[in-house]
Amino acid sequence: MNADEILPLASAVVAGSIQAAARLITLIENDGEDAAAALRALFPHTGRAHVVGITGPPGSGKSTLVNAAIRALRAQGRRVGVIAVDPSSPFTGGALLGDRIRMQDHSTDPEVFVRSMATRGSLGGLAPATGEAVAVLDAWGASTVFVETVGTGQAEVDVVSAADTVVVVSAPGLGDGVQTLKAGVMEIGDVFVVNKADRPDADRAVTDLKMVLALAPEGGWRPPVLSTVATTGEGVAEVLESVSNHLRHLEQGGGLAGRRKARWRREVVRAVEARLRAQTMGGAAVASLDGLVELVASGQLDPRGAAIRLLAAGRDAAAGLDPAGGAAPGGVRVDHIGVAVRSIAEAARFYSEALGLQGGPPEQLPAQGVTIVFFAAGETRIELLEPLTPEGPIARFLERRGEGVHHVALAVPDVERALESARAAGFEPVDAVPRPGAHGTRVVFLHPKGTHGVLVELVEPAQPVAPLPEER
Ligand SMILES: Nc1nc2c(ncn2[C@@H]2O[C@H](COP(=O)(O)OP(=O)(O)O)[C@@H](O)[C@H]2O)c(=O)[nH]1
Ligand SMILES: [Mg+2]
Repeated sequence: MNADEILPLASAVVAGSIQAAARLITLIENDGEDAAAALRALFPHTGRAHVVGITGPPGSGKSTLVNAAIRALRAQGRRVGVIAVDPSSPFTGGALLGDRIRMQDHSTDPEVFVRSMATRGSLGGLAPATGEAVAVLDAWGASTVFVETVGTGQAEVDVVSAADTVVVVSAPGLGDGVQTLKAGVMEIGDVFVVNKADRPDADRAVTDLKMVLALAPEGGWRPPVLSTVATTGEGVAEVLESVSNHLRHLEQGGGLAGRRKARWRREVVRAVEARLRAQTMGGAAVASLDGLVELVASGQLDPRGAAIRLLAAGRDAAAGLDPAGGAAPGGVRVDHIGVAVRSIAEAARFYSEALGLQGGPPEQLPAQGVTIVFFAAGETRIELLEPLTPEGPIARFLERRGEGVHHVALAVPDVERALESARAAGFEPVDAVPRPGAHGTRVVFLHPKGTHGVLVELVEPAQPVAPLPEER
């Protein structure tokens, strides 16, 4: 799928097309990168849905309760989304089918969207794409999005940060009943539901729950304990009312923003992890990993050192291969732009104060007669060069030309080969052989006379795989 198809898909979701929402969520599940543009376009249209997490032991009736809640909300003309996250192992086959059957009352209703997502081994937590799927349903116009997940360890923690309101569903006759809920779940529930109130012992379960909850500190929101018969819909209206009350409580007390920030924090961290993983352990990066593992296994490198090199290699590969950044043959990319200035302290003000860029520590290079400072600027950097001595090349440059762009540094995978091919094409280098640059790099300068007035620095990044001499 290309960008021409993805953006119209995002528009269709915002316009309320359930088919478009379904397609986009499938894209998100299959490949996060492909759907990134659509999500970006959707994002300004999110933030209106009430995200309600439904958790509790398997079989307590979560799906049945959601089904009944959908019915009640539909009667009010609301649009509803459901993401059912199933931590099923490949051994059991899971309850996905069951969830779908219990919610299929609404399968032909274009105002109800139900999707089951597998956790794919994310340790029983929410499926990696859950937050993004919720965002799609939010933009689609769902007034409520339910996220159903089985209450098992990580999933509970995840559902709290994924939802505005958490409903914990239990039922009598499920092993220890309330006891099973005690570990961890008591703290996360905003509304407690004892379902299967048609069963004996339901009243005792309610009393037990209330007793345990009474131990919670006073003040703030007091989680209510409600009973339901999800199969008949009895008590479901009260659950929805409590859920709405909780949202109002959050809105009035200012807690909603905090909960949502926690959600976005989790999403950002997840996106970073996914990206780092893809950069350092996917595709071509596997070869680097294999090479580093060899070095660690033979005692030439420690695991942390290997990780640092893998991250550096991943960053370089991403910069060279990222199509949005302009893929160049052989992985050539702009490493930095060097700017000659009279005073770093003075010039740095523009980059830090006006542009908000982060500067590194100043570094003196006596051999070249300069002091330098790097400012990270997206995929590349700005290097400020101030004369350290009156005879250095930067001092001479300032005398002749004044302040201004001094050189453009291009990262190349192999500086010797780059030097060779530049020579073969008739471009004379300033240096006959590569010389050491900052941070273990090797560099060669090409004369601006040959390169149309630009002093070009070719820089080979520090080798990520071969061991450094001191590590041998
Ligand atoms: N007797 C009774 N059975 C219920 C009730 N709610 C759900 N069930 C049944 O309990 C079983 C598990 O329900 P389900 O919604 O799949 O539970 P989940 O695993 O928590 O999603 C199903 O057979 C439901 O029909 C209820 O209120 N009373
Ligand atoms: Mg279920």
